[in-house]
Amino acid sequence: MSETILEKTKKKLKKPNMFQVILLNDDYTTMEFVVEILMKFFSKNVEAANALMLKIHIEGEAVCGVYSHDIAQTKVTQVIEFSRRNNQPLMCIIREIRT
Ligand code: TYC
Repeated sequence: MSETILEKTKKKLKKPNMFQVILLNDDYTTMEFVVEILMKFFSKNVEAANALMLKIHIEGEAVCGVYSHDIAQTKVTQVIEFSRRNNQPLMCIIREIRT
């Protein structure tokens, strides 16, 4: 009689850690510039961009998108580079989503 060996193969894929990209309020960046950033880098339409900009202005910060680490880090770099080139002090950070 032949013996069958069944091997269990672990097929579970680990969910990637996800990261919030957050814009911070400041006193100098213009509201128009923040709206432009939200449309250009976070694909918001003009109404959503205005609402989110005002939320940041009032509450101090807001989540603008959630991405894998690579994409989140790229967004931060793009936002900061574009802001500095346009003489705006806007700050953008990433925060890991803890589960
Ligand atoms: N507080 C800024 C102003 O009054 C506007 C602003 C909004 C700046 C959002 C940064 O992430 C920001 N001009």
